[in-house]
Amino acid sequence: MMVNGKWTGRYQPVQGVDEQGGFVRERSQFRHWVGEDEAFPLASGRYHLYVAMICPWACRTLMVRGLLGLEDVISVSRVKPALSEQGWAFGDTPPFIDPYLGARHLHQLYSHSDAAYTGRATVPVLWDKERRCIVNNESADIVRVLNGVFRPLGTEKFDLYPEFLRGEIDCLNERYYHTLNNGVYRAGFATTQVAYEEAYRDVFEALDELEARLSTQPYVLGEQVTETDVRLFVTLVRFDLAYYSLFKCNLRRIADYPALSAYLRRLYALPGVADTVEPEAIKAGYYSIESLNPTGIVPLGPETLPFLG
Ligand SMILES: N[C@@H](CCC(=O)N[C@@H](CS)C(=O)NCC(=O)O)C(=O)O
Repeated sequence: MMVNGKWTGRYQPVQGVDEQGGFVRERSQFRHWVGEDEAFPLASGRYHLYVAMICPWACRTLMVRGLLGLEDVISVSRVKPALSEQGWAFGDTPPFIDPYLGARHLHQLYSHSDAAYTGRATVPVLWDKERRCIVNNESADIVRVLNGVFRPLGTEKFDLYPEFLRGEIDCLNERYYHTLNNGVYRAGFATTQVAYEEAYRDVFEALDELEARLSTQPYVLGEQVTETDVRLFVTLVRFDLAYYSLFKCNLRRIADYPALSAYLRRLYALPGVADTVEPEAIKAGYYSIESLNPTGIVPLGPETLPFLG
């Protein structure tokens, strides 16, 4: 956590708590849009993404970059998989370095962009190499910016947010954010039994509903892959590796859902997607959360991505 541009205290994962002991995620504060905001014109090679391979929010942006074939347009750095006392840290060799500020910790990017920043230093970060500041640190925005102004610069021809599906995409995104994307975190970081049980029920109701939906069609909105699939994929792909055990979402695994498993295989096979999934980094990252796993022991299983069979 940062206060007035300075890192304070030790890293702790719970962002906020409501009156029932439920986990509340902090709002992102850097919300500029490339192409719309005059200060940040569209340009190939000017912007950089900072991601953590553990992080589903960061991997949304990485997956869209891969699907659209934007690898040569937007460069990427990774933070090390395990959280340090000062939050996300860089290492000594690419891709774990910060080539622009030479920062040791991600929070330095935040204080460099806003000397009075108060809030968390989260990934993903979209960085402007020219102005040397954060453009946007909200994955939902970054995904839209990539599929919007950046899409014509990519090598692939997907449109993940087509005009005719926008209403439905927005509606499903909101629902699955609450029940699944953030639902697993609400279960994992609940501080009361009531808050945990409510989140747990939301998670499995959503999974059951998705299983039914995907038994008759390849993607959540029909024949076409959309942003909603990206947002689901990053959560589902982490489920059996971390959420099932560490976050106590243990009624069923994704491997127990045939249609959901087939859905993950289908998405994983699309261009640019497999490179955004690193099971070992996912396990190392989640099991480094000290408040949930004080010994830091990382489970050996599952040995592969269970949906790959
Ligand atoms: N609203 C943000 C949330 C990002 C987020 O919570 N990222 C986590 C990693 S999964 C993070 O960086 N946490 C560090 C912290 O909370 O200090 C987004 O979707 O971009």
